[in-house]
Amino acid sequence: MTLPIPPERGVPDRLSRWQAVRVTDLPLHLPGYEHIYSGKVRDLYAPVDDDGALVPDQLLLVASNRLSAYDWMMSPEIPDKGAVLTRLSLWWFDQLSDLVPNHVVSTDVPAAVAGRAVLVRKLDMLKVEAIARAYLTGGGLEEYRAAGSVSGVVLPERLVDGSRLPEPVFTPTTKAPVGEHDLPMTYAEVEAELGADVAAEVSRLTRAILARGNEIAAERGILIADTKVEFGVSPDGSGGLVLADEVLTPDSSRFWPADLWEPGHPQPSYDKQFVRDWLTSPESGWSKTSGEAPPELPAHVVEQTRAKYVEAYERLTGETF
Ligand code: PZK
Repeated sequence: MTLPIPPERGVPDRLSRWQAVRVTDLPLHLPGYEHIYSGKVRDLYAPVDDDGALVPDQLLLVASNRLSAYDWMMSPEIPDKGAVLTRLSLWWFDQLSDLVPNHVVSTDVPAAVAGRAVLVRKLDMLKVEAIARAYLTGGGLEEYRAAGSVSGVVLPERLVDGSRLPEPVFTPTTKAPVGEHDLPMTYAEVEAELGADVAAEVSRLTRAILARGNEIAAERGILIADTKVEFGVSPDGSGGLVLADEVLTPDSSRFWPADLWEPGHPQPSYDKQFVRDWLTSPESGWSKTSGEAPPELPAHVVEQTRAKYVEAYERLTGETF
């Protein structure tokens, strides 16, 4: 069953175009928390104290089980997706802790979201999507074909879809409102927004995070083509950049199976390939250009997709989910 989300519950109007967001995705009533915002796949809550006042310096970041493909929200949800991605993100924060501090405060969260929520430090978020690319595809490939460069960085000739770049390139974008697409930013625009010193640090850290991610993931059969990270700074102005949000998950990054990597054509997605293959197959009866909401995913596609998230977690961390 699909219903629009009542705007009075704090979800942006544009969410109404997500035809398959289900009744069960309405913001939860979490004791001690107030829902403040929902993105496509995550929800933000603010803790409230015993007097009902908002706690000013913390947020609860909840990862849902929602999955999007071809710009549509799928139904049903993917069981355990939020928990797998939350645990993966927490593991990466540890792997990256010598490069950059992070916003994590505690994993002691309400029972209703146990395992898929993190209490975090409320930061002043930078108004830039910090993206780095280690392999060429998507928007970066289009820019390379048109200009021979990405975000102003001149690249070698004859690169193709899926080529590994000599080193990660910083390709920042704007933060568009939910339901709209982010737009590329030039490095000069990032400097104008953040100042030259912060811009240089955001670029350096974003590329270092992706480089470290790939050093670790490549040994474990996964390539991380590109990633989006978010930084904030302490509202009191103390300290440097803090890594926020989720990090190096399949939702924030393109994960590719290393054994199938073959530059020259679009690479299969580690996590979404079963969904995309089924949606574009005759069995689904759906056309991505129809403008119609996609049909419900069959149980076998949901289960294969869940298994890919668990597999990515287990391969990367070496731990059992
Ligand atoms: C913050 N987002 C994105 C995430 C959504 C939207 N530590 C922080 N401090 C202040 N703000 C944020 C964070 C973090 N992380 C993150 N928006 C604001 C986002 C999850 C769900 F709806």
